[in-house]
Amino acid sequence: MYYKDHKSSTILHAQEEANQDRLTMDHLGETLGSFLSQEPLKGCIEALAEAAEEISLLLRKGAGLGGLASVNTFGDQQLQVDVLADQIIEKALQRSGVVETICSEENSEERPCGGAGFAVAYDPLDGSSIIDTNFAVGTIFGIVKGKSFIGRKGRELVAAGCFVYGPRTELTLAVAEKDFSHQFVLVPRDSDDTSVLDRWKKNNTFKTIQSGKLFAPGNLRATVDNRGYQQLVNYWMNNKYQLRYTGGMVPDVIQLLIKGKGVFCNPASPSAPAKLRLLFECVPLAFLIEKGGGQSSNGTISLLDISISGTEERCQVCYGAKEEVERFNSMIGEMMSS
Ligand code: FDP
Repeated sequence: MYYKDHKSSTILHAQEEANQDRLTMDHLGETLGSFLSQEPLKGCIEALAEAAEEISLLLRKGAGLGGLASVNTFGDQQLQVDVLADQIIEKALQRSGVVETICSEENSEERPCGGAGFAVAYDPLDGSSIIDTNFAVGTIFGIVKGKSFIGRKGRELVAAGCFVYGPRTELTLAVAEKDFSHQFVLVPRDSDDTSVLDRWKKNNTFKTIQSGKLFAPGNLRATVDNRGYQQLVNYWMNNKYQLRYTGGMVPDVIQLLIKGKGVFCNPASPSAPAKLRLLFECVPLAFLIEKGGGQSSNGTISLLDISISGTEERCQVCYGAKEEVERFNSMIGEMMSS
């Protein structure tokens, strides 16, 4: 490199050092292993983290670009990679020995998992329709003590989180016994003996979501026959909100924590009914958002206060700053049925 003078050479040198720091990821904090001090929850999340690392590798190799495998219990077409991700997670949770039952978006009935302690509900790969476009996709999970989610509320979760597979693979995690939501980034293994939990390093703590002009409006087709939603969209546009929506629920919701502002919603209407699953998607993300200082709602109450009556229940949702969720409640309110 050609340096013009001593001053610019010093600047370049400092920049190189800063870049090197970023490359070695020295700025990253504690490991997931030291964050999760208590067994048996540690064992359960370790299994999920191990599975996520495998899914991330599969996606990097181009899995998901192939054909369809089957149709799931909701009638959705499953990509081969959805089925694979589901199996990878199931096997990891079986190995953990601390999981009594599991259910997933791909296989929604609660069934034994060979261990004792927790029930885990998960969406193995959320965002199947955007895998081909190479947008970020994710895995969502919620954990309760015992063996069933039925009759329970999101407030009873002992932990919930989601992995996002984007340019980086990250875990956003909240545990009942700790304040806030926390983000960990997966760093490449530098030797074969690094333990799974040591490969996830903390890079963020989320404490608040403030009002801010950022909106992620899901299911916009509902504006055709949901007047409140039409008016809410007009409000955002008249007030020059910034649109940030990919069609992948995981990155679209987690951005609220990262940016510390904004609103995500997915309301329903008679002609465009609710699509999102209460147990596999909405409740775990509500736990993350509320722990991270935001609010969640189905139009009337917090998603964490809904009693789960079945694993296949769907609902409309809003997440974000208090003021934004209150606006959603007053303009949209109770879910319209089809
Ligand atoms: P996908 O069908 O691609 O898996 O619930 C699944 C979900 O994606 C969410 O990630 C996303 O927010 C929503 O559906 C988008 O739905 P539409 O494509 O129907 O708008």
